[in-house]
Amino acid sequence: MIVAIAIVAALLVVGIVALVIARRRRARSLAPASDQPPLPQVLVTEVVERPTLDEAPSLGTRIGATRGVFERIRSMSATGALGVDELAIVEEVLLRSDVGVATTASILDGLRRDGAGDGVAPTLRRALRACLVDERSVRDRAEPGRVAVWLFVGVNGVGKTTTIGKLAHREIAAGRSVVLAAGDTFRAAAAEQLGQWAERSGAELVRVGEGADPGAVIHDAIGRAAARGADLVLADTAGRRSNSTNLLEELAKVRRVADRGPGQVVETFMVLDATTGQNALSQAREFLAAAAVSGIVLTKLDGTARGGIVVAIERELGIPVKFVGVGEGVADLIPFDPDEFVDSLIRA
Ligand SMILES: Nc1nc2c(ncn2[C@@H]2O[C@H](COP(=O)(O)OP(=O)(O)OP(=O)(O)O)[C@@H](O)[C@H]2O)c(=O)[nH]1
Ligand SMILES: [Mg+2]
Repeated sequence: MIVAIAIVAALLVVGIVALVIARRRRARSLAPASDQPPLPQVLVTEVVERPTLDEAPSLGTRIGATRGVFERIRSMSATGALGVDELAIVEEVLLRSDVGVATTASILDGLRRDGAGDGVAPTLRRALRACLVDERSVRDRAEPGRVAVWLFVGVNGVGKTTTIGKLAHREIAAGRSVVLAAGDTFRAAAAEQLGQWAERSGAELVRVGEGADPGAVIHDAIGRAAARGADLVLADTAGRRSNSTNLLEELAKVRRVADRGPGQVVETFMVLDATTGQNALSQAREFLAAAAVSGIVLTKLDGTARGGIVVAIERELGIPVKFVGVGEGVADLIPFDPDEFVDSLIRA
């Protein structure tokens, strides 16, 4: 009996000792090695905001206000010959979206004459598409040995500098090297604003002091681009009021300077603000004579129900809208696609 108790006691002691040893071993393996530096007390010292993704927006998601105006067209079920009431709805929608009186009258004439065979929406889609030009390629190469220049013209506040920033970002992302010319020399802030875009996009900026000759800045920028073998110069210009003949003369001079020597102006973009509707069209007419415009950038299409102005511009001026601005962010510029545009307005 005593022997049995002694054996049980001995086994118990051995078991307890084994347990203690095992625990100690485990504790040792979890403890940090003594030669490792102590962990810092604060692991996260600064919360960095996650950068927003530069995803290209789709046109349809950004022109909601103009699409809203076309809601009544999308819900019309009439086919064949149209009555007075239906024609009146179409007329109102076209005028409200700022397609303009002349273009609206011409589309209504067609509807009266031919009816809406397969429905109002598809017929109107074809009529609007027919007003838009077919050729809108963007020229980005100069002849061998010269530097391609894109010149940006337009009145105050339409979005020239912002558009240049967005395009610089876009071109650099496509692997091209870009020099920005701060040709708006009337305000020091203009060059600073362009400088911020240059930093953001990784473009080089050429600027001089306030009041300098804009032609000289653009000339310097072209010289710099030629020396570096850069692909493209984007030239900003001042946007004082368009009724100042001085501005138009100055733009013509800037263009001559930019288009000689190593520089070749391959695109002159007139920047227009879509929120000004038909006013944009009259501005455009004033600029056309002086600046040999080759393409239009229509900005702020995101903030207006007057997106129909695209149709008026192309039908009445015959100049293609090559890009549209749909926001203030760096990615908010879309190459204009006429089929995508009419679909976003009319497709259910
Ligand atoms: N919502 C929206 N705002 C835009 C767009 N493009 C430009 N803007 C805004 O319009 C304002 C004027 O833009 P700027 O680029 O300074 O215009 P600008 O033509 O260079 O003006 P000036 O230098 O005064 O001649 C800024 O607040 C821009 O952020 C756009 O597509 N959508
Ligand atoms: Mg500007």
